[in-house]
Amino acid sequence: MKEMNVAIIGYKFMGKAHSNAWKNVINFFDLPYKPVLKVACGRNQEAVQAFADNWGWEEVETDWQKVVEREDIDIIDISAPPSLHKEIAIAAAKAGKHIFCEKPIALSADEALEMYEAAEEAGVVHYLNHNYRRSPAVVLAKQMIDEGKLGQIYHWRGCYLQSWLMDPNFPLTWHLQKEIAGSGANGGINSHSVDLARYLVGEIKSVTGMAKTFVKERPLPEGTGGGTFSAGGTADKMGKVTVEDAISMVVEFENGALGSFEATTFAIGRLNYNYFEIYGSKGAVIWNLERMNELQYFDGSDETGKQGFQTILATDPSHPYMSHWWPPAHNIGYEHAFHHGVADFLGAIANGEKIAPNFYDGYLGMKVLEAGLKSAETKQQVDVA
Ligand code: SOE
Repeated sequence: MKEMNVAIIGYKFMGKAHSNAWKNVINFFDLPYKPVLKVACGRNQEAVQAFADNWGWEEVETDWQKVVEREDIDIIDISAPPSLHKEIAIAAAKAGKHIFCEKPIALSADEALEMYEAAEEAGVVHYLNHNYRRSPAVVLAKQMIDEGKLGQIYHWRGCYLQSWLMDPNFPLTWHLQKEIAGSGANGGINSHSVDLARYLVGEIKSVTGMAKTFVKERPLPEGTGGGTFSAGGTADKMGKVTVEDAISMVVEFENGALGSFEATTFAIGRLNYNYFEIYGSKGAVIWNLERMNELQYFDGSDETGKQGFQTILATDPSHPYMSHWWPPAHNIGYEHAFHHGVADFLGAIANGEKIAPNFYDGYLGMKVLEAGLKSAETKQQVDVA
């Protein structure tokens, strides 16, 4: 079987989730190529070597430019912080590499557009890993909406609620620094909600937003950056938080539907509560990542007296992707949508097709996110176009 040599840049949480998918997807999907875990790249030689040893990456590199220039690399996986995405993606495109990029796409819509144009110019496949789109229950919702089961869509109500930054002693890691992260809850988690809303309901025309930073300065992290989700830090030196902890948005979609979004890392009790409700003229669906195999469905055509939200357990072989996994009700988890993304990405390369979401989706999503923050700043409604 033809092999595809993959190089991954970044080796923390997303490096782990991506490595797991690159390594194991071939055991569950008939792939057009065998992904080879060729090079793992990161600034800290010792740390990335340990990562490579753990996951079976054949080689290690500390300079991403060298990796991108290598003739023997076919795919660049960008799992580094958002401030590096544009530079790596454009270099990878110019070197003719297909690009599997983690969200958020970049620091801005302008950067996203540059990435899109470079990838299109180079004719490479570009994928933006908004993983939750490939949760079987979410794809089922998309199929039901496209079949007209919900009729005309009136409302999107989405939220992505976490609580990992509520501790004021959580250090000032890169996620809290605008120049590295681009934004806080907006790019970190609201970007997922906006991607799902665009996928399931459609494009967004205008946005009114409010944003808040609850903890305005934090202890500087130990050493390079404190890593992900690591509390602690050196309390004697404090740094300014330069991103929002929370954002709320009210939007109008181009198709006339209304939408609300709430994204925060200060919702105590909510750990990874990526949730949406969609209400139409004929029915409604509700999805909750914390119960990710289930889709709540209200069918307005059910006979009077027998109507109510039903729970569809989207684990039947007939449900999207599920024939590749286990028998019904042997639920899948967070990591499986990454496998679906890798499988579809390799398929797009083999078939010379585009994949969604791609860098243009990233551009359109960033425009919505930027409109939200602009509206919060100007206290005016902002048109996305
Ligand atoms: C942190 O908010 C985070 O890891 C996000 O960056 C991921 O995209 C999300 O899937 C889980 O939470």
